[in-house]
Amino acid sequence: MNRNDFKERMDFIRKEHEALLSRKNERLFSVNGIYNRYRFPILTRDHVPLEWRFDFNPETNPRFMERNGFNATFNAGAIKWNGKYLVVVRTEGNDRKSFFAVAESPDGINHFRFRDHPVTMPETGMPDTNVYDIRLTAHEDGYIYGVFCTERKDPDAPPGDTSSAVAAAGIARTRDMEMWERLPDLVTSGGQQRNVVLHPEFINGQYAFYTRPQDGFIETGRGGGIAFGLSESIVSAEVKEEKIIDPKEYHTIYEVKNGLGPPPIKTPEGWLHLAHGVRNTAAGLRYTLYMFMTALDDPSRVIHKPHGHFMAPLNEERVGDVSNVLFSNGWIADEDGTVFIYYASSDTRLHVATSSVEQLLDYCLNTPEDGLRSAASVQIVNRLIGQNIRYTGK
Ligand code: M1P
Repeated sequence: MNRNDFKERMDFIRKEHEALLSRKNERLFSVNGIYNRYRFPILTRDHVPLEWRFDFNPETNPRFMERNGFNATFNAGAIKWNGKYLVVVRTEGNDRKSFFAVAESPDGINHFRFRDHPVTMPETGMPDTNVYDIRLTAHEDGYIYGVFCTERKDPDAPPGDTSSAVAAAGIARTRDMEMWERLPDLVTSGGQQRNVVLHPEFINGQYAFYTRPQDGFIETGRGGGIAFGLSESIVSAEVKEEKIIDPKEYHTIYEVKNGLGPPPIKTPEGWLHLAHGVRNTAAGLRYTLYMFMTALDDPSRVIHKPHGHFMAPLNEERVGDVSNVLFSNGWIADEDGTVFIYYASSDTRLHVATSSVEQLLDYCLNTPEDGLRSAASVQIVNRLIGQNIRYTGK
């Protein structure tokens, strides 16, 4: 290949791009029987449309060089819309800025393609520096809400501090997954917010939010875990009282911090929740996914909580821009009970895993709780061995 030939390069890059977008995924066998992973990520930076990256004018780009590179595609909200599976992806450019872009698939697993244009998200009077990690909620009021993190430079940062930021929950809504109306950011009683999720139903006639209060931009500090609170209004949303419903806890996988993932799935047995937990290690923070259930009549009351992680970074998922991270803010429960779990690995790429409402309930109802001590873990193993003797003979 002539590295300076516009047409030769353009044709080759187009062919490779189309081959990637048309590649069929492959479901992997699941030893745990709880969910299935797939061989390939569903979206990577290489999936980003070529029209967003290249100048196709041979006069101004005679070498067909990439003019606007992308770094990562991860942490996506998800929704089924007009028969298609939509993910609203955190799309991060080489300039480190994220924006939202919708990608669609006919079956939730294969052939995800970005729409022609990214989302043009309106701003409030306080422009966002960076927006990311949108959670999509089809609310019973008829709108689809996107609640996301908006990050701005900390106005109180001392001179020379060019990293301190303030995180808040941005809110936008749409009726067509095309045009978004931006509403004022969520007001809470103090500190910062990330990982805020709108509950799909009214609670006592009010909008209900899962929040994650935090003292600083990275550290949650005294912010004790996943909280729950009500707001009378959504057009000037304010949660006056945040009640911690799922605390961070010593020597667990959510010891340092946690945060809710997508909005919960309603089942006859209760609300299914997916969240991420963060623990510290000598190699830095480790983010894994975990699940819990809350009561049908009170989504702020935890009724089941399996121990440990539900999914943890595996093999190549372990490496990326921020290694050792799994994060999920989108899942889709289909009419037949299939659940598509969209999760990102190491802040770099987006994957899908499939399960079902039945499997997830079975997992939540029948996985032991965390005994919080090694001796309790041994008891769990011994109990299982004891129950198995009549079947295994050992
Ligand atoms: O880098 C890992 C994750 O860190 C943040 O999550 P949390 O606020 O729980 O620490 C977010 O920036 C998230 O986007 C990122 O994946």
